[in-house]
Order: sequence, then C-alpha cells, then structure tokens
Amino acid sequence: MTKLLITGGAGFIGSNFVHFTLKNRPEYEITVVDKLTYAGNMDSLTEVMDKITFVKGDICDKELMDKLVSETDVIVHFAAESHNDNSLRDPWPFIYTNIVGTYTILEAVRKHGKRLHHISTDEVYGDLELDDPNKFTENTQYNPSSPYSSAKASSDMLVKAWVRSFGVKATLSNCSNNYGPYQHIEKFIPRQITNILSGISPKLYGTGEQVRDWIHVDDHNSAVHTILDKGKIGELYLIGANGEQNNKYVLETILELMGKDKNAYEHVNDRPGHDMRYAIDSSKLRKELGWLPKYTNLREGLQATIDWYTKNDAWWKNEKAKVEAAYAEKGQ
Ligand code: NAD
Ligand code: TDX
Repeated sequence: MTKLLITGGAGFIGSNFVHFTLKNRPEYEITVVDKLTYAGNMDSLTEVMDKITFVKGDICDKELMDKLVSETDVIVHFAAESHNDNSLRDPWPFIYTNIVGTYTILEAVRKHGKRLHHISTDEVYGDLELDDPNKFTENTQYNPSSPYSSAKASSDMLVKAWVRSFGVKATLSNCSNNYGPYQHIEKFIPRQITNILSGISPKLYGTGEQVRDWIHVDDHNSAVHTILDKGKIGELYLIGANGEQNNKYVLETILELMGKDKNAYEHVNDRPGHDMRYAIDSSKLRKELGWLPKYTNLREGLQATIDWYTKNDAWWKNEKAKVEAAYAEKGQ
C-alpha cells in the first residue's frame, strides 16, 4: 500500500479525487487534511468515511503538517482559496492559504524527503485575446491578473524554487476550468444550475464573451494520477481537454438542457480585471505521458452535472441564500 495525503480533500476537486482514487486505484491508503472552510463540505465524503482517514486541520499549521507528511509517502496538494470573486472582496485568505500553506507543506516535504504533487491553475498565465491563435504552454510566461491567480502563481514559484534549491521531489500541474459534481455553488456552472432550480434568474457577467477551457473533474484527476505514475520530478504539466466555450454559450446550453428559454438570464456587473480567455495546449502531457481525456462532450457533461445538482439539492440548498446575498452586494 502507498500512503497518500490529500490536502483540501473536502473541496470540489479534492473530494472527486478521493472518490476517483478509491474507485480506480485501490493500492492507495488515503488520509485527507482539510480545514473545512466555507468551501469544504464533509457531505462530499460521507459515503467513503469508513475507507479514509479524515483530519480537520490547517495546512499552515507547521506541527500538524510535519506530522502528517512524516506519516505519508505521497502528498497531493489541492487545498487553496479558489474563487476569484472572493479574492477581490478580501485577498488575505488567499495570501495565507495559497502561499503560506504551500510553503508550510514544502518545508515538511523537504524535511521528510517525500514526493509532492502541487495542483495549480492555468490562470497563472493571465489571459489570451479572443482571436489569439496561441494557447498556453508550459513555456508561457506567468502573468496573473487577480489576487487568487497571483497567489497561486506565487505558490508555483515556491515549489519550483524548492525543487531547484533543495532537491524536493515535486511535480506541478496547471489545469483549466473544471466542472462536475460537488462544485461549490459560488462557481459559474453550479451557480446557474442552482439558480434555475431555485427560480432565480441566471447571472452572466458583462457581455459573456469570455472564454473558459472546460474540463470534466474526472479528466483532471486522471491526469494527476498519470503524473504521479509517470511524471518527471521537477516538471510542470498543463492539463486541458480542448473545451473552449464562451460563458454565454455555456449558460444558454444549461438553460436549453433544463427546458428553459435560452434568453432567460440577466446581464450583471462584470468582474473587475476579468480575464478574457484561457486555452490550454496539453501536448506535453499527452505526448510524454500518454494521457487522454475521456469526457470531451461538454453538452453531455453539463447534462450529467444538471442531473447531479437536481438529485442532490440537500448538498447545496442551505448555502444558496448566503451565496446569492454576497453576490447581490456587488450587483452580481
Ligand atoms: P475548493 O474551494 O472547492 O476546495 C478547496 C478546499 O481546500 C476546501 O475543502 C477547503 O476547506 C480547503 N482549504 C482551504 N484552506 C485551507 C487551509 N488553510 N488548510 C486546509 N484546507 C483548506 O477548490 P477546488 O475548486 O476544488 O480547487 C482545488 C485546487 O485546484 C486549488 O488548488 C485550485 O487552485 C486548483 N484548480 C481549480 C480549478 C477549478 O476549476 N476549480 C482549476 C484548476 C486548478
Ligand atoms: O455568476 C457568474 N457569472 C459569470 O458570468 C459567475 C460566478 C461567473 N461568471 C463568469 C466569470 C468567468 O468568466 O464565468 C466564468 C467562470 O467563472 P468561475 O466559475 O468563477 O471560474 P474562473 O474565475 O474562471 O476560475 C475557475 O477556473 C480556474 C476556478 O474558480 C479557479 O479555481 C481555477 O483556478
């Protein structure tokens, strides 16, 4: 058995990673550490609590991380403050968790000589023009726009420095926008689905021409396992599934799939500094490590996600009023 420590395993991608690993990779013995911020939800792990060890704790807690890292073989580091809009309301938790938290993990990994995989985002590269023929590659210069993406960029830099200066055995991956079950309803796709289910009109920022490169969360997580299996220490891999669509198209598709008029939404205040377009070239991961995505039909993926939020309203209902009230304060 290989001992696997998953940080942020009660969040969206982390909890899906726990489920994916239990289903596909039984050789791993899983411990999750999660602070259970507003974004962490134990209900995402209820079904598997008898199969994992769960520790409620902060990745910035030096003693705790030292102990947990010393007891494991591999660490996959998902824990972060992850929402751009929140980082514009209050950047501090992003500096604390994303930068100080990653530093704390790196110091424990350095001391105990363990293997680390650091999860990051394509947002570290800033954005592309709509008509730019290029996509992000591993050689694109970092140019983050928001407090969230700059804190993630900082965490990547720390990992790279600890690899080079201290010989830490780490890999990094930077993925595009994920969707799927257990995603917090503050994020674009689940916000719109749960708005429609709650009789609230969906909300499109600005013109909705911004493009995101959507990937199903299970494809992100299969790529992370590929990197754990075959990735080269010190290397960074971009993860993407050629899922570029603009926000207006995604919202209209959700409305259509839910049997509504495709124009039944509101334009609301745009996000300050709103990145125009993300697009990933994942050739390195595909060619060097042989990874391929499975869920490349966005319409089908959206339908499955709509079905999940419809069936699992108990998972999100209690949060809905609070999330919408925070958006309403910003005219969003
Ligand atoms: P999320 O907000 O749903 O989950 C984050 C989890 O981390 C929560 O369970 C939260 O309780 C936990 N956490 C926060 N601060 C903590 C702390 N100090 N100590 C311990 N736990 C803490 O986020 P997500 O969307 O699942 O993103 C996970 C990772 O993937 C992040 O690193 C994010 O930057 C990255 N990422 C996300 C996307 C996306 O589309 N969501 C895309 C690319 C990369
Ligand atoms: O109500 C909304 N209306 C809207 O038009 C919301 C919440 C968002 N949007 C727009 C903003 C973005 O262009 O939709 C797009 C997606 O927004 P988010 O879901 O907030 O995602 P984004 O800001 O693109 O960042 C996501 O992908 C990269 C994740 O939240 C990050 O953690 C990840 O790093």
